[in-house]
Amino acid sequence: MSGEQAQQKQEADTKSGINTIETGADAVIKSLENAGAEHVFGVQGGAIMPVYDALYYSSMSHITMAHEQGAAHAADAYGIVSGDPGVCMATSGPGATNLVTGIADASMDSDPLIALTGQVPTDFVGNDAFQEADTIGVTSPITKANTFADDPDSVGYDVGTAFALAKRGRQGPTLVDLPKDVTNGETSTDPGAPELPDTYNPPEKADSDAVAEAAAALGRAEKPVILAGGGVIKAEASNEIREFATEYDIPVITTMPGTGSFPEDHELALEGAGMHGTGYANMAITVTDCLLAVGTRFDDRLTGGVETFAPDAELIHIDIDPAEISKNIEANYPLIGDAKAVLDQLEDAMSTSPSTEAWVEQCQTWKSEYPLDYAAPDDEPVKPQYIVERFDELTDDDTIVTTGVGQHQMWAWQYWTWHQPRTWVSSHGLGTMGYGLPAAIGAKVAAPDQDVVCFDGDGSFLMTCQELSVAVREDLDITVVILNNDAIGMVRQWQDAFFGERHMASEYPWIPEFDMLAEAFGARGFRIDTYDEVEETIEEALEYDGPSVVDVHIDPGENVYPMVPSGGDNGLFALTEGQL
Ligand SMILES: Cc1ncc(C[n+]2csc(CCOP(=O)(O)OP(=O)(O)O)c2C)c(N)n1
Repeated sequence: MSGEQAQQKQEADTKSGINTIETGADAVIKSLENAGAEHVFGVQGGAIMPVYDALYYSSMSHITMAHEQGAAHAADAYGIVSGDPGVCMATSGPGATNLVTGIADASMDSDPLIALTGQVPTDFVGNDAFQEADTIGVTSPITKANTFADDPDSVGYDVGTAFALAKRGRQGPTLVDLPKDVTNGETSTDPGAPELPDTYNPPEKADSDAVAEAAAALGRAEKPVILAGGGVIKAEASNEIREFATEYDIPVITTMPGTGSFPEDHELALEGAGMHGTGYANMAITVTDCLLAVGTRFDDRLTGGVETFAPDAELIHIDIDPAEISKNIEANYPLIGDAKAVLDQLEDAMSTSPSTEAWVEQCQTWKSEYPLDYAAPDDEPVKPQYIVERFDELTDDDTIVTTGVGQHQMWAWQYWTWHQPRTWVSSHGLGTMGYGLPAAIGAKVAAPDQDVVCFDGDGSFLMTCQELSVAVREDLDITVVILNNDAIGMVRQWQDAFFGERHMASEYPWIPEFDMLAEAFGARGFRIDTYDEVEETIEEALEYDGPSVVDVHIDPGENVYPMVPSGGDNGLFALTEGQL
C-alpha cells in the first residue's frame, strides 16, 4: 500500500462522514448522512461508481450484497424493522432492473425504502448506451415517487426529498436515478436535512364530525371487531389499538402485514383472518356487525369474495391514504388520517361503550371449536408446524422472523405466537419467493441485538441463497430454517385441490444438500430428518454465533389449513382438502 493509499484508508476508517462537498456524488452521500441513514445495501457498477467513491469516506456502512434483488429486500426488511427507510443502491441497466422486484415488493407492502440507481451520462440517455435502461419509466408504477437527477447542485435535495417521502404519510419506496455526469459534476451545496415538498401534506387528524359518527356507530355495535393492518405498525399505533380494544372489550384480528400489532397471547386476540387465517378470526369477521379497520387495504387474500366479506358489518375505515377508502370494500365511516392520531380522536369521541360480553364469549367458543391444529404421528416425517412451534418456544419473544413465500410462510405465520410489532418480516402483497434470506440480513443489520430466524422453502431458498455469502462475510448471526418438502409445495397443494392432482413443474426430483451448501458458503449446516433430532439441532443452530442453515426434511404431503379458496367466503373455511 502506498503512503497515499494508507492515508486514504486511515481517513476512511475514521468514518467521520462527508466533510467537504465537491461533487454531486458527495452531495448524495451527505444527504443520506443528514437524513440519519446508517447503512446502505448495494452492488457496485460503472454508472454508480462515483457515488460509491463518495461512500468511501462516509460514516455509513455498506453491505455488499450478492445480487441487487437481495439489496432491495435487505433494505426493505431494514425499513420494516427500524421504521426508517432502508437504502439500496445499484448501477444502471441490469443493476436497476434487478432491484425492480424488491421495489415492487416494498410498494405493495408500503414499506419505507429509498433506491439510488446509477444512470448513463445525461447526453447518452436515449442512445441505447452501454447499460442504459429507462429506470424512471420502469419504476414509475412501483414507486411512491421517482426522480431523474439533472443537476449536481440539486441532486442532494432530490435524495433528501426521496428519503422524506419514503418515510412520511403512507410509506413506500422512492427512487433517484443518478446520471454519471451529475454525480461527477462539481457542487459545494450541502442539502441539509431531508424536506418534504411543499405540495405534500399527508393528513394527520380525521374530520371530527366523521369521528363522532363513527364513535356512535361503534357504541351501538353488539359484535364489533377491530381489524389491525400494517398501517397500525407503520404509524406506531399498536399501544393505541391495545388500549382501545381492552377498554371497550373488542376482539382484534390482524391482517398479515399487521401481524405483531396486537399480542396473540391476549384473550381478545383472534389472530389472522383470510385465506389461511384462523377459523375463529374468519367466523368473527363474517359475523361482526361493526368492523373498525385500521391501516389496511383489504387485499383479496384477506377478504375472499367481497360480497361475502363482513356482509352484516358497518365499516369504519381509518387510513392515511384516501385512495384506499372504498377501493375494495365500501366504507360507511371513512376516517382519513394517521392511525395513531385518529385512534386517539375516536377514543375521545366514544360516549357509549358497546356491550360485548356475549360477543367476546362467542369468539372464545369459536377459539375452542376451531383451534389451529395438526396431527404429528411418530411414524410419519416431521411436521413443519412442530418445527415452527419449537423454534418459537426456544427463542425470545422479540425474535424477528422472516420468510420466503409458500406453505412455509403460512405455517410460520400461523404457528408462531406474535408478541411485538416489527418482528414479522414477510412479503405480503407481491408474494416474492426468495425474500426470506436477504430480509433476514436486513433485519439483523437493523436489530443486531435481536435473534433473527428465517423460515424458508426449498424453492424460495434456491432463488436467493447466494446471499448466504453476505451473511458469512458480515458475520451475521441468523438462522435459516428450510422447511424442505422437495417441492414448491404451495403450488403442489393447489394442484391437489384444484388441478386434479397433476403435479406439473411443482416437484423437485433433485435438490442440493442444503446443509452442505451452507458449509460451502462458510456457514454452519444442519440437517433434521426425524423428531429425535429436532431439539438438539435447533439448540445447536441457535447457539452458533454466525449464520446457520437447518435443512428440515418435512412431510412432503403436508398442506396448509384452514383454507378459504380464492374469492371464497371466509365463513366457509376448509379444515381439510375434502371440504374445499
Ligand atoms: C418469484 C416467485 N415465483 C413464483 C411464485 C409462485 N409461487 C407461490 S408459492 C410457490 C411455492 C413456493 O415453494 P417453496 O419456496 O419451496 O415453499 P413451500 O410452498 O414448499 O413451503 C410458488 C412457486 C412466487 N410466489 N414468487
